[in-house]
Amino acid sequence: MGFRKDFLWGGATAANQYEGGWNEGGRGPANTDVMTRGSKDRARGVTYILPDGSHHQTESFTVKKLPEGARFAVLEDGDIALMGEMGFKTYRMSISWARIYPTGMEETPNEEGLGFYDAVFDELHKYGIEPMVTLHHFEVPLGLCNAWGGWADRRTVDCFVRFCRTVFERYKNKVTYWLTFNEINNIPIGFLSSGISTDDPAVIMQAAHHQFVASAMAVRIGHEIDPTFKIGCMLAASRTSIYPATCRPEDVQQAWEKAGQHYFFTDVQCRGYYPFYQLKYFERKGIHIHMEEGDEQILRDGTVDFIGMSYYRTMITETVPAEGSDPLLLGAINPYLKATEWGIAIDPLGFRITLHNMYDRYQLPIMIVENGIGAADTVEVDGRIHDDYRIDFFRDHIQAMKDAVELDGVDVMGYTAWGPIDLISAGTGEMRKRYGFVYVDMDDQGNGTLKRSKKDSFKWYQKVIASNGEDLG
Ligand code: P53
Repeated sequence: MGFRKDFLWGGATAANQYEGGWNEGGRGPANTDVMTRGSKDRARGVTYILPDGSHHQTESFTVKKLPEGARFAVLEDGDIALMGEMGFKTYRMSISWARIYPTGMEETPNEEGLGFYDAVFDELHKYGIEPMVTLHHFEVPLGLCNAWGGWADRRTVDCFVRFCRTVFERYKNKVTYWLTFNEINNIPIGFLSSGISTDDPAVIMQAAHHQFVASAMAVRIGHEIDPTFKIGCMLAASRTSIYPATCRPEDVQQAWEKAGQHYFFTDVQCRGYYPFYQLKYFERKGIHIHMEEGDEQILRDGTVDFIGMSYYRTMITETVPAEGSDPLLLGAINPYLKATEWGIAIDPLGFRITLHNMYDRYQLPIMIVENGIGAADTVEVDGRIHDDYRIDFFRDHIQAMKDAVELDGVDVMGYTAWGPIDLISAGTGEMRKRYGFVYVDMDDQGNGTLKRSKKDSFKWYQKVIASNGEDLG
């Protein structure tokens, strides 16, 4: 029993949070480059000029002062060597769209950007690490946001498909695993996820339709270019894991309905059509999705090969508000669970439940492409970092994943821990909220030497991988 022999252990990052060099190598600016830092109590802001000339600027950083990411200097920092040392079988990363098409609208790609990823993939293969590439991880060229509000406009589909075709052709001999849209169900986050500058639900849902079409087209084109490609979707599965706060039937119904608002996304991407409950929901809300001729066929032809998912937490919901609320406003606090400093409920059993539900619903292989704990680490005087809380988190979650495989029969392909080398938080823009097995010397202001140090969890994860998840001690 236990995990498959070819289980894909590894780690995951996103270009905009890790790569650095946002204005180097011919890369254009992207949505995520113009976002300010926030905290658990203060949302990130946007420093931005809209087409009507209005200037949007919030407190803290302007674009020039943004911390840059851990700087993925492939050869200089030796990050891939560290991944190799941990025994990674795979490394999930994203290609920065703006590094390939600086404004998103060019006809020809930026060769320097393409060459950069060639170097990354070659370095990975040197260590026997299989790249897994996210095509869209919270990054839209600012040119497209400025021109027409990113994914709110249908024209973004063509720009994205051109980008996909370019990277599929270029890297077909180096990359087999692809993911289309990172956490597609987080599209309501708007600007951060998809360069959209409104929170109007009709616009957001139309943008989601554009992403469904783009994803399905990418799947079909990818398979035409190389039939051995494995192309997955990616869902923030935590958002399907909603517990009713009480056994009041109204609470249960509400929890089920809220989960449906997120399963909706994988329903389209795995089944190839909009689910009936969502069509009814749109009807009730007066949301009309504009579909072009042929869209339904595109969705049917472009279903995914596997399900990628992130899992961080569960949430609870109640129809009668309880006392105390989650700091990130993601629902009430679950009194049966501990939470992190950022208010994220820690729920390994919820992970098993989530996996079971997801597999039962689609019966497609599942790749866990993000899981981990954001915590403020302390560097001791001797330079060591004792992150036993992180080891505990991973131990409990990997055990839960094992239970899902052994007790529930879920087909899990692999597991990539989020942010194996410390990187910038997407939610808050902080560096202080660290996920890594490797510490990066940089603070929230972007000061520091960028020196890498192994935390205690480094050796622990290395042992887990070496034993294919048998030794969790
Ligand atoms: P951070 C919440 C908000 C923004 C992005 O989150 C998120 C989530 C959690 O579902 O999603 C993913 O950095 C995302 C990563 C991100 C990671 O969660 O806010 O795919 O880019 O870094 C962790 O602590």
